[in-house]
Amino acid sequence: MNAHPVFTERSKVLILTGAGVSAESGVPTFRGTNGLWEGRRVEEVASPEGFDADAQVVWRFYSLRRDGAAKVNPNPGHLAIAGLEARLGDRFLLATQNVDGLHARAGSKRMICIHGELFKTRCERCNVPFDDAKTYFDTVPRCETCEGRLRPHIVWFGEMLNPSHLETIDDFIRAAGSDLIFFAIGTSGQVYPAAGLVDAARNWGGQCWLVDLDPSVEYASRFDHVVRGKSGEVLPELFR
Ligand code: BV8
Ligand code: ZN
Repeated sequence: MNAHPVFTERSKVLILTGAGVSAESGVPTFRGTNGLWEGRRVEEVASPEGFDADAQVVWRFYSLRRDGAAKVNPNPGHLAIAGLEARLGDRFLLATQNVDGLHARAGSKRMICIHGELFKTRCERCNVPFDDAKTYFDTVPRCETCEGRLRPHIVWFGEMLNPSHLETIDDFIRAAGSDLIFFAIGTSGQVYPAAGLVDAARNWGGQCWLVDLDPSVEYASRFDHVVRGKSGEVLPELFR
């Protein structure tokens, strides 16, 4: 059996999740499907350049994902993460790269969606996100106020993450110091700056755990512990 993290009453937990946490709910991962969509690289479709080149193609990509995500449910991995938060309270923080909304539906509250949210839309100019589960296969929606193009409230490749999100995470890591236990779960660790969180956690004295079905060798080399397995099966035991 794998090593087990030791949670004390001083422990502070930061969790970074990626697509692997939603895989058992039936949401395809990025690199599992070799990151292609309609023969295009995801980086091309999920980017400002892709949106400028053909906003309809991008809205089709996100509309398909809205349809898909609306049909799936949180899995025991999401529930175990929400359960740990319930026990630790403000000694817990979740940073998710996932946009599918499953963590929130599992009860996670102390959560930062660092790559945006699939079920939110915003006007390119007004920039105020609003809840939106609609799909747009045949039109590019326009803003009622300024006629600007509406876009998914997603952080695309080449776009900055919300600086206040990164600051909140950084403050949590620094304040925790050697009381920090950092878990990266279901992520290939290829996308920055999220992939750099393990380095910050280690620099400030944190203990780093990677939980992944098929850990990336390079990413795994930066962790103290690597637990190989399906998050839905491993987490309920790991966080017991
Ligand atoms: C930025 C929204 C710069 C889209 C996403 C260095 C510094 C800064 C930036 C860069 C840099 N180097 C390169 C860059 C550019 C780029 C980048 O990192 N590119 C990579 C591809 C090389 N970074 C950016 O563009 C970021 N922006 O910093 O811009 C900048 C600087 C100044 C001024 C202006 C700009 C923006 C990154 C955000 C991009 N948006 N998502 C969408 O979702 O539609 S990223 C996208 O990939 C998703 O969010 C996804 O979550 C994320 C990462 O993928 P993973 O979650 O890891 O999923 P993956 O499929 O890869 O892996 C799944 C894992 O699960 C696998 O390991 C598998 O084994 C495991 N698994 C499978 N099943 C299970 C499982 N594990 C457990 N249980 C299972 N059952
Ligand atoms: Zn507008």
